[in-house]
Amino acid sequence: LSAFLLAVLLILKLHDVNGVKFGEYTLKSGLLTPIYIDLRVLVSHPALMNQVSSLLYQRVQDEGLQFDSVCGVPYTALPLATIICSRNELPMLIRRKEAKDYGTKRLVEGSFREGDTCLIIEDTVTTGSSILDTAEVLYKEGLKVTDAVVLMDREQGAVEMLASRGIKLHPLISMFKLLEVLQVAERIDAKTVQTVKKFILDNNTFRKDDNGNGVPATKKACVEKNVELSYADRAKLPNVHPLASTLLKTMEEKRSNLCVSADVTSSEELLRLADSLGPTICMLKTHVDILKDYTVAFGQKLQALAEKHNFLIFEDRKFADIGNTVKRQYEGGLYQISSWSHIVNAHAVPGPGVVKGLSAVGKPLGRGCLLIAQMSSQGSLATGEYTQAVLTMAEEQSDFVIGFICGSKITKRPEFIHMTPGVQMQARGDGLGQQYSTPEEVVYSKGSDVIIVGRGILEAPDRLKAAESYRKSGWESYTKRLGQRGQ
Ligand code: 5BU
Repeated sequence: LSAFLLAVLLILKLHDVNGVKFGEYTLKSGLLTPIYIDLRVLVSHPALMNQVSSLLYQRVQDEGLQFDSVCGVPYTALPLATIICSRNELPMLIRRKEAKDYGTKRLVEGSFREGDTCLIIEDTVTTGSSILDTAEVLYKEGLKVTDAVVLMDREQGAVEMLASRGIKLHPLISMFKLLEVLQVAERIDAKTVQTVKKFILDNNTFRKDDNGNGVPATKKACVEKNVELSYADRAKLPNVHPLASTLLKTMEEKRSNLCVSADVTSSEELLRLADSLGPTICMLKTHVDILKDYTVAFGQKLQALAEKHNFLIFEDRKFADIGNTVKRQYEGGLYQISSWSHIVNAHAVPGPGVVKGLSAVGKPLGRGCLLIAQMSSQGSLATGEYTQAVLTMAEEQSDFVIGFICGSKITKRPEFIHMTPGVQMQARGDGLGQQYSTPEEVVYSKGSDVIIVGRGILEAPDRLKAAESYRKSGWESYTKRLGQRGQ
């Protein structure tokens, strides 16, 4: 049987003997967990005990691990280590939990030489601290620990924590694998899987980023496991831009991923629109150069409405010049966009300088920028490698770029926001190149975060009613996405 099949069978057996339980349990740390792994029961199932020991040792051999002796973390892994050592005639060490108060007072029983390497065997790891405890006792005796083999990894940060202390962890079964197998075997339902995954990711204790800084593991783990995070969870990510965080929180609070594109020509009408649609939207998009009667007061009034109704302002200016010019266009001129718009967007055509120029003005004001990675219009040249290059540009200046204008999700990095124009429920196009998708296509099928709707709402007989139905459709598509992809 392949290692894969053996692992599947093992998972089912562990579930059979109640080694894996679902419900509400309290962990050593006091935390309530929806899954409890208790492999102490193994000793009552000798065949399973033998099987686990064989698989653990198989792993040791597959990895070609070099060591002089083996030590099981007391108590559950002690018999496992014993079987492995006895069967394969390997010298074993026993770690005492407490030094006995008579005789030799040794904490490690067995004979060894200073500088020997000891392999650690463990049944379950959560944070990795129990392995580290045992390793530290061994270190005090002059032993080295380079590897640990474990039956079950709860995937809550042990691999990373131990790696940071020079111990490589080799897990046989990981939590996500376990959940997958039990779900396919119909031992647990999708909802349980989702609850457990969320718990695991929310309670991941350790990881190091590429620069070696300790950060919560949620982000990396989610990206790797392709688990969909809620807007609220994304708002709390360690490296999310403060403005993106505000937007994500607003979206969650207002249950709205709707940005209305207020493409009207009179300031008064725009302000009325902002006041009436304000409660249903998370963002209002403007083309200030469409207005026939712009005044400085307009910017101030719009800001006041944004505050009143808790939405962000996005001026769809599409900057596309060299850094020095866009800087002046953003800050000065007739419109002084940086003074009233929270978000602007830019084409990546000029290269990174365009973002640098905008950032010089916007960053000190707490503003953010969206890069145009794709366009909704027919025959757009922003595709393929261009889109990928835009993504790289965003990653390099993520202290100012908060996301993208795009047709579909272009990166799994959850701190970036995807916003999609060309959304309508009636028409498929406008005769001038615009191409429309429905909120469901955009948010559910394409994985975008925010729908941008102009004429779908502006040309409706009742704008408020239309906005409400776009909000509802966008929101339901998002909750549907969360429910399904998260499993
Ligand atoms: P519509 O009425 O929903 O078609 O308006 C779409 C708005 O989004 C409009 O203001 C466009 O200028 C804007 N837009 C777009 O449609 N497609 C794009 O790729 C980009 C912006 Br970028």
